[in-house]
Amino acid sequence: MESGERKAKVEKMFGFMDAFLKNDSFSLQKDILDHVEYTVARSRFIFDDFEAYQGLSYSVRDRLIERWHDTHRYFKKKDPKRLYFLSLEFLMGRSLSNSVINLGIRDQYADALNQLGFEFEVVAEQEGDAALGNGGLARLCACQMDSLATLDYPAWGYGLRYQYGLFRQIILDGFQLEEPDYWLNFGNPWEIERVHVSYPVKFYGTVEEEGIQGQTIKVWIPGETVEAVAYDNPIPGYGTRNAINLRLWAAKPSDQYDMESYNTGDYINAIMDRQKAETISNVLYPDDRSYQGKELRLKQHYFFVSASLQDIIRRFRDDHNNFDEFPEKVALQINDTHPSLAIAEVMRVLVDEEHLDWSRAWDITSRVFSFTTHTVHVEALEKIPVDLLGNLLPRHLQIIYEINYKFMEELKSMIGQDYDRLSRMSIVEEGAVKSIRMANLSIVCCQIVNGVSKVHLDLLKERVFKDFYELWPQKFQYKTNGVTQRRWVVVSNPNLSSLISKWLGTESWIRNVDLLAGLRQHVSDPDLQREWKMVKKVNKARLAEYIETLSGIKVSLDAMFDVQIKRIHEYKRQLLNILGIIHRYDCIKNMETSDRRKVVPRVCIIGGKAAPGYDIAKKIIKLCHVVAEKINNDADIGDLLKLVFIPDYNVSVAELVIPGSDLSQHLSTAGHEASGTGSMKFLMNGCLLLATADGAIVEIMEEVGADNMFLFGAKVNEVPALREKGASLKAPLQFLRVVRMVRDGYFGFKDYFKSLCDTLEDGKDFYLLGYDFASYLEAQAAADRTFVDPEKWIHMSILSTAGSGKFSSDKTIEEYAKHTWGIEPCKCPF
Ligand code: B1N
Repeated sequence: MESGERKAKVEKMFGFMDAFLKNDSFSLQKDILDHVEYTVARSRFIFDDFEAYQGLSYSVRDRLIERWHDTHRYFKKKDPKRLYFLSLEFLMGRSLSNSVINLGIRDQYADALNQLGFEFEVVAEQEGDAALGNGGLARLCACQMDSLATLDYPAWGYGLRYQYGLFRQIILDGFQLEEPDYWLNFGNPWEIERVHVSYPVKFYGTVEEEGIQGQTIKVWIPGETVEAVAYDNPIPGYGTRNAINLRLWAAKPSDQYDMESYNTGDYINAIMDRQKAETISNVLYPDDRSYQGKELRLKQHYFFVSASLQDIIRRFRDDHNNFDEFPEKVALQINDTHPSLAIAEVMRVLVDEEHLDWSRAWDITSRVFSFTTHTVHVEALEKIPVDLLGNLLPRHLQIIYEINYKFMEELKSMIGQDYDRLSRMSIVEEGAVKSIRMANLSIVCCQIVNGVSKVHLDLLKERVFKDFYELWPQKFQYKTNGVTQRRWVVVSNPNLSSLISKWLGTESWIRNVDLLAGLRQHVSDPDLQREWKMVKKVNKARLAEYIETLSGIKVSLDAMFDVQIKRIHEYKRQLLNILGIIHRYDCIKNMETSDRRKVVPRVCIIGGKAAPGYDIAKKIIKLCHVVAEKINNDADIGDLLKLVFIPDYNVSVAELVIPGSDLSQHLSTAGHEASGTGSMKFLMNGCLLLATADGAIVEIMEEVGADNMFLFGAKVNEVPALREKGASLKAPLQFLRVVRMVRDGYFGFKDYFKSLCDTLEDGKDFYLLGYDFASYLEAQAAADRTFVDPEKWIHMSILSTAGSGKFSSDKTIEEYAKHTWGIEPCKCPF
C-alpha cells in the first residue's frame, strides 16, 4: 500500500485527534498499567516501585516519540540548515522528571500515580543515572541539548552509547574503589534501538592508487569492519512541541566480518573474534582533562565520527546532490578535539569517494566545522602518535599530512622562514614520538574557535594558541558556558521554582531567563525573605536526611551547609578546603570553652570522583575521610563542625545537594579552570559562592557584584610571576602548622600522606595552596560573619539567583546559533 493511501485509511479509521495520546488522569493510568502488563510483563495488580517506574517511563516515552516524529517530519519538510553536535561524552543523568516537566504533564502524571497508590517522587528515585561522561564538559553538552530543543533549533546530538558509563565510586575504609557502571542492566526505557540505522565502520588496511579517467585516485582497502548501530534518545524542549534527537552509536560485529575464519571450521573462535568488535563502544575513559595515546580510544573516536558522518551525509543526500550546498545545510560542531578526526573524514569522503578536487573539498570542509576548546593547558592538548594513526587509519594520516603541507606552505608565505614558529604551529609534532596535534588540525580547519569563558579566551590568546591568535585573530571567540534552569531549578528545586514564579508573577522565566532579574525589586521584601529562607530550610532538611542515611551523621539545620562537589583534581584544590577545615578544627580545639559559643557551626560537604589512576587525587579523598573521622567523633566539637564525604557523586546527587547548600566553594588556582559550570548551578539556587577569580567566576562577579560573593586568592595574571618565585614564596605559619599535623600523623596514615604533603613544600607548591591560604581563611571568616546576619545572607542569596540569568545554557546556545553555526529556529506547529 502507498504511504499516502495508508495515511488516509488510518485517518478515516481513527480521526486526527485520536492519533495523539491523551493526558487526562484516566488515560495516563491506563497507559501506565498497560505498559506494566505488556511491556514490563508484570501483573497490573501487583507491581513494585521499580516496575511502576518502568511502566511510567514507557508511557512517557510514547509521548516523547509522538513529538519527536512530528519534529523530524517538520524538519524534513522545511529543510533548514541543521546543527550536528558531535561529542564523545553526554552526561544526561536521569530522564523521567525532566521529560514530564518539559512535556508539561508532571502534575497529571503525579495525580495518575497517586490514583494507582504510588508517589511520583518515590517512583522517580528508582531511575539510575545515564553517566556517559566524566564531568563538566559532558554535563555541558546535556544542558546544551535541552536548550537546543527548547529554543526550537534543528539540531542533532551524536555520541557513543557506552555500555559502561563512568565508574561507580565505592568508599572502603576511606579509600576510593571503582566499580563498573553497567547501567543498561535494568533496561533503558529512554532509548529507541534502530536496528535498521546502521553503518559499517572500517579500520586498518592499506591505501592503494588507482587510475580512473586519467586521474590517480587513492583507495583505502580496510582490514576490519565493525557495524555501528543507532540508539535514539528523544530530547524534549520545554514549552514547545519540538523534541530533538540524541543519536548514540553502539558497536556490533559486522556481517562483512572475516568470513574466512568461518570457512576454516573454527566456528567457536570465529564467534569469539566477532564479539571483540563490540568492545569498541564498551567503556568510557574515566580521565578528564588528560589524554593518553591509546589505540582503543582512537578507535572509539573514529568509530563515532565515521558512523555520524555517514548518517549526516545520507540525510543531506536525501534532498541535495551538490556538495557545494553542504555548508548551507550543515553545521558540524566539534566538542573539544575528541571528534576532530571528522575533519579528515569529511575530506576523505569528498576527495576519495565524491572525487571533488582538493581545494574545493577543503573550502567546503572549512566552512562546515566549528570547534570549541575546553582546555587551559598546552600540555593537555590531544596528540595522536603517528604510528598509531597510520596503522589504524592509513588514509586519514595521509590526508592530515596533506592538510599540514598546504598549511605550512601558506604559513611560510606569510611569516617567512621562522622555523621555531613554523614547528610550533605545525599539525605534525616532530619529537621522540612523532604525533598529530589535533587542536592545530581543528584550528587550521575551522573558521571559528570558541573558548568557554572570557578568561579562557584570554588564556587561549596569550598562552595556549598564541601563535594562531596572532595569525588569525578573527577566528577566536568565546561563548560563556551555561546550565539549563529547567534541570537545575525546576526539576531539582521545585519549591524555589514555585517561589520564583509566584514573585515574578509568571512562569515565563523557565524559557526566558532574563526575567529572573525581576527578583531584584523584591529583594528587601520581608515576605519574600521569609519564604526564601523557608525553602532553603526544607531543602537542607532533605539533604540532612540523605547525609544521615549515608553516614549515620546527624547534622544541625542551623549550621552553614558548605559544599564542594566536583571531580577531584589538584588544581581544583579540594586539599585547600580540607586544610582549611583542619585549621578550623584546630582553632576550636584551642579556644576557651566560653569562646566556642561565637563559632558559626558548619557542615562541610565534599564529594567527587578521582580518576582511577590519579594517585594524589585518591590520597585527597582518603585525607578527607581521616579528618572527618577525627572531627566527627570529637565530643569537644559537637555540632560546631562536621565533615561529610558524599560518595559516588553524580548528576542526581548534585540535584539533591545543590538546593540544600548555603555556601559553595570553587577554589581552582586562577588560570586553571576553563569555565566551571557547577558554580552556575549553585548561583541559580541562591547559594553564595566562595571562589577564586577564575573561569566563569569572573563573569559571575560582573553579574552579581563582588560584594555578594566571597572572593580570594591570586589573580590569573599574578600566578605565573608567583610561580617564578618558587621557594622564596613563603607559606604562612597557619598553613605550615596544618600541613605538619597531616605530615606528623595527627590523623594517622603518616607514610601514606607523605607524598601528598610533599606537593605542598616551598618551591613545589605548584597550585599555590600556601600562597592563597591566608586570603582563603579571610574569605571563610567573611562568610561566617555574614551567616550570623541572616537578613544580609538572604539578601545576597536572592541577588545571586536574580543575577544568574546570563549563565543559562539558553544564552550560550543563542550565541552559538547566531555567531557560530548560522542556524535559525524551526518550530514544529502544535
Ligand atoms: O569543560 C567544562 C569546563 O567548565 C571546565 O572548566 C573544564 O575543565 C571542562 C578530556 C575533558 N575540559 N576538558 C575536559 C573532559 C573529558 C576528556 O576526556 C578533557 N573537560 C573540561 C565545560 O566547558
